Amino acid sequence: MTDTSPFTVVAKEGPDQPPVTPELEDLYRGFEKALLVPLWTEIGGLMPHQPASKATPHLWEWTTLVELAGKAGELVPVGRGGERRAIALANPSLGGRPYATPTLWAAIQYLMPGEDAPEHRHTQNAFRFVVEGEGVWTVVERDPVPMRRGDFLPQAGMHWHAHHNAASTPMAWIDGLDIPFQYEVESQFFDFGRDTISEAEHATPDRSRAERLWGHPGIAPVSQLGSLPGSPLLAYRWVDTDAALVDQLDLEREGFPGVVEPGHALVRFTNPTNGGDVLPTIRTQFHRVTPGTQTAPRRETGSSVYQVFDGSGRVTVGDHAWSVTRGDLFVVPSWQPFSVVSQASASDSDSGALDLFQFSDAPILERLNLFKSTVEDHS
Ligand code: 1HN
Repeated sequence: MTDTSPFTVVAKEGPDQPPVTPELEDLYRGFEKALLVPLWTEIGGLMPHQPASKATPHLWEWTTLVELAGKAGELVPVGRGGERRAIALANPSLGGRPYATPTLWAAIQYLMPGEDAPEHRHTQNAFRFVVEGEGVWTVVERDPVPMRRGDFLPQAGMHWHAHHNAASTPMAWIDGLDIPFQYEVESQFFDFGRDTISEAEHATPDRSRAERLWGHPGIAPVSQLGSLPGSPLLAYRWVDTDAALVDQLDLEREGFPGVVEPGHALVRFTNPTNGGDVLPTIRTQFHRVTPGTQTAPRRETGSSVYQVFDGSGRVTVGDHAWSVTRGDLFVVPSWQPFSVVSQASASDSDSGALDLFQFSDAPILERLNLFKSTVEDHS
């Protein structure tokens, strides 16, 4: 490397490469000095024949996350500055950054009884998903939204939000955000809101105002109509998600279409104003795989994070395979084949099946015409 260049131009091996003469070396040092990189030299995987993700398939066990988050609950207060007691999954091959995948942030967040996480807003799109517990209210645009097991709570960019634990026990949940994506494209804005939410917002109505307006299947409030980039419905309740999955599998048994493949029900959380994804950058879906079913290996461009909501099974991502159980989180990097075998039994899960919550960056790729998926035949 020369004094002025932060990189080295390295000759590639190969029959079509020029002989490495002192003149060629001089030329390459000249490129370095002028901050230029010729395409015929060693530039490393810039245009692979197919996606070669930097991210590694990886599993984080829920028991470990909850144990460490609980200790953080005792030692680390929540307040201005830190803003959230959120502990991010750091993919082992993304340089120690708090990135689950190159585009997605995933974290366990933890609030002690009575605690408040202060109000703020940001361009990052976010959601919460609850695998266990209840008692926390997320307050979005001053609308208190209760969070309970199985609930999915989207919150599009630039909505004011705070959290409050109204229960006498700690509560954990997961957060998904498009932080790595927005960091990469440098689109972030962030504002502090009120340090404490009002008494009224500490109140604990059973349903949010958003659900009272938007939470009726196939029915929209006329005064509020018009396509919004993020869903105005702030909670998708477990009772509805579960019923949709039960019905798909019942219809399969009755010989009607619905399931995505035999023994595998799949639903997507959608924006009631336009039927699209709930968030501009994040797709969220819920899978139910019946006991004994093995899903066909699927590849997709873009990356996903999954959380096991219920049941147990074996997950294969590329050349990694893990046994998984309730709460475990794992990453499926771009174009890595992914399949699961449901090994759940009636005794270890509510539905008797393997239930998986999934979030991905598919809306970004779809909008840019870069989304591709293939399913391998495994029969
Ligand atoms: C955030 O606002 C939340 O509101 C969670 O719960 C995680 C990570 C980075 C930046 C903002 C939340 C976050 C976050």
